[in-house]
Amino acid sequence: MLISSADFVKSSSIVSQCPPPDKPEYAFIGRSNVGKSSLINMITDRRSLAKTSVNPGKTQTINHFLINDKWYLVDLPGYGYAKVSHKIREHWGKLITYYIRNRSNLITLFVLLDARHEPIASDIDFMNNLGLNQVPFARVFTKSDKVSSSELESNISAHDKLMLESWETLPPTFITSSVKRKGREELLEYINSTLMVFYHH
Ligand SMILES: Nc1nc2c(ncn2[C@@H]2O[C@H](COP(=O)(O)OP(=O)(O)O)[C@@H](O)[C@H]2O)c(=O)[nH]1
Ligand SMILES: [Mg+2]
Repeated sequence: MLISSADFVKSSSIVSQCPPPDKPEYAFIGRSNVGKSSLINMITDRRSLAKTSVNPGKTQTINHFLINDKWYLVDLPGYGYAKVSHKIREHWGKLITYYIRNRSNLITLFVLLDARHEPIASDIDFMNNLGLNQVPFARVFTKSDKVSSSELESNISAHDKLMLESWETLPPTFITSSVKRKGREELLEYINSTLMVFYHH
C-alpha cells in the first residue's frame, strides 16, 4: 500500500473528543519508549508526524492521524513508565479501557513489545485482557536491529509459550525496526487486507 497522505487530525484527552468513528482505525499501544511514535513515522514515511517522546509517559492523549483520507492511525498514550504517578497510571487505565471497549471502528490494536526483552507480565496480562474483551490485536516486536537473531528468536518463543497458556492460536505477529525500516511492507499489507474486509461489509 502506498501512503499518499498522512495528516494529523487531533489530540483527544477523553474518548468522546475523538473523531467520529466513520473510518477504519488502527491503534498502536505499548510501554513508554517501546518505539510507537518512531514506528508510526516509519510506516507513514514522515519524519515527525508523531512526536518521539521528550517526556516519556507524560502525554496522556489519543492522537489521530488520517492516512490516504481513508483510515485512521492512532498513537495511544504509553504505559508502564516508572516515573509517572499512581494517579496518571490510573487515568491511563481508565482511558484505554474505555477506548478499546467503545471504539466501534477499531479494526486492530497493535501491541508493541520491545524485541530486546523477555516477556513482561503486565504486557501478557494486557493481551489476555484484550482477548477477554474480544478486541482484535496483533503483536509488533520493535527495535529488532538491537538484538541478534538468536536473542530475537528466544524472546519471541518465550512470548509464544506464555501466550499459548491461555490461547489456542497466536495473534498476527510482526517484527520491526524503525531504524532499518524493517516490517513496514508487512504491516501495510496487513492493514490493507483488513481494510478491504471493512469496505466489503
Ligand atoms: N535502534 C532503534 N531505536 C529505536 C527504534 N524505535 C525507536 N527507537 C528509539 O527509542 C526511543 C523511544 O522511541 P519513541 O518512538 O519515542 O517511543 P514511544 O515512547 O513508544 O513513542 C527513541 O530514542 C527512538 O529513537 C528502532 O526500531 N531501533
Ligand atoms: Mg510516543
